[in-house]
Amino acid sequence: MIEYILPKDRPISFISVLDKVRDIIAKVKEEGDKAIIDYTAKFDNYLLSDIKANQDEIKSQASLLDDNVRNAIDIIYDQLTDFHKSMMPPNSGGGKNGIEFGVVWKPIEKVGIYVPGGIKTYPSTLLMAGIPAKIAGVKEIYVATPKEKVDPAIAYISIRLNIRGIYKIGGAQAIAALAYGTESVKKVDKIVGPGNIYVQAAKYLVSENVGIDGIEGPTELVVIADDSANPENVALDLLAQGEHGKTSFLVLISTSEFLVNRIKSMLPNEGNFYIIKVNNIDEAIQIANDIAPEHLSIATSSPLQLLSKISNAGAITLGNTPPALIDYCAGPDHILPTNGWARFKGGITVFDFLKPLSYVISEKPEKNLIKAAMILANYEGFNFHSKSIGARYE
Ligand code: HSO
Ligand code: ZN
Repeated sequence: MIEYILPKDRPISFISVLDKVRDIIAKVKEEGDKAIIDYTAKFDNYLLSDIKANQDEIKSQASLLDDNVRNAIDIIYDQLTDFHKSMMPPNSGGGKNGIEFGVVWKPIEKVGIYVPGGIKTYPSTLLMAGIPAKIAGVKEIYVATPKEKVDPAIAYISIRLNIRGIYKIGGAQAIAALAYGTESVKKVDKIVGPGNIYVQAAKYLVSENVGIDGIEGPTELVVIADDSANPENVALDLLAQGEHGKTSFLVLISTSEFLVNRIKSMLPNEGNFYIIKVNNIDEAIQIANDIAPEHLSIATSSPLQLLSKISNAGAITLGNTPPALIDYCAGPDHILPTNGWARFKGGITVFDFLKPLSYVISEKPEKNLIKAAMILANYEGFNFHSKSIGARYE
C-alpha cells in the first residue's frame, strides 16, 4: 500500500514479538540442543542431524562455488578490508599533572555473527560483519545461519575468515543459543548481525547477558529527491530495498509533484511504501532526521551541500549513487541501525569488536590534583577512597 501519512512508529517492529521470543529463549536456556532442533523443525522445516557444520561439508560446499562468484567475493573482500582497516584506532597515551594515562585497544574474544537465511542467502552480510571483526583481531568468530546445507558462498567466505564454527540454525533460537551456549553451540561475548523482528527481539532480550551491536531489521530506506532526480532510478532503489520482504519500510520525500506521480506509478500496491510531498528541501531533511532511517539517499542537484544538515541516518548515499552500492561493495558496512537507532549509533565498524582498556600509573601526581580527588571523595562520603589516595601521596 502506498500511504501519504507517515506512521508515528515503525509499521513493523521487534517490540511486537518480545513476549513470544522471551518464551523461545527460556526454552533454549532450559533444554539446549533439543530446543534448537525442535524449533528448527517447526520454523525452518528441516531436521538437524548436526547443529554445527563439519569441516568436510564446509570444504565440499565451498568447492561448489561458481568461479565468477568467488572472484566477485574476492574483489569485494579487498574493498571492504580497505575501508575497515582505515578505521583501526592506534593505542594512545599522554599525561597531565604527573599522571600517565593511556588506552590499549583489545579485541572481543568470541563473537557470533547472525547471517539471515531462509529463502535468500546473505554471504554479503558475512563479509560485512566478518571483515571488521577479523581486522579488529577477534580470535573466535562463529556464524549462525538457517540453512540445512551450508551455502557455498558462505562456506568459501568462512574459510577466508577462519571462522571457528558454522551453526545451521536461525531465528530467536539461534540468538539464544549463542548468548547462553548449548551442548553444541559456543557461548559468545557479543552477537552481531541483521535479521527479522524475531532475531532482533532476541538480541534485545539477551543483551542482559551478552553484547549486541544494536537493532538491524527490517530494512529501511528514505529517499529525498528533487526535480533533478531520475524517477526510474529512485523507483529502482525503493524496489531494491523492498526485495528484503514486505516488512521493509520505504519512504520517498520529494519537492517535485512530477517525480511523486511518476514514482507512484512504478511502485507495487503491496508493502510499506510512503510518499510525502513537501514544499522545500529543508522540510524533507527535517522529516528524514526525525525518521532516522537505516539508509538515506539524497537524490538532489547539490547533495553534498545538504550533508551537513543530516544528523540521523545509518548510511547516506548522495546524488545518483544507489544505496545498493553500500549493500554490496562500496566499503562502509551494510549492517546498519534501524528502528530509529540511527539517532545514537552508526553502522558496524571495527569499534564494534574492540574495547578501549584504559590505564594509569603515577609515582608523583601534582598535589592540587590529589587534594581535589580527596575533597570530592569526602564529599561523596567515601572516606576510605580519600584515605587510600592520601596514604600514598600526602
Ligand atoms: N539492504 C540490507 C543489506 C543487504 N542487501 C544485503 C542485500 N543484501 C540492509 O542494509
Ligand atoms: Zn539491501
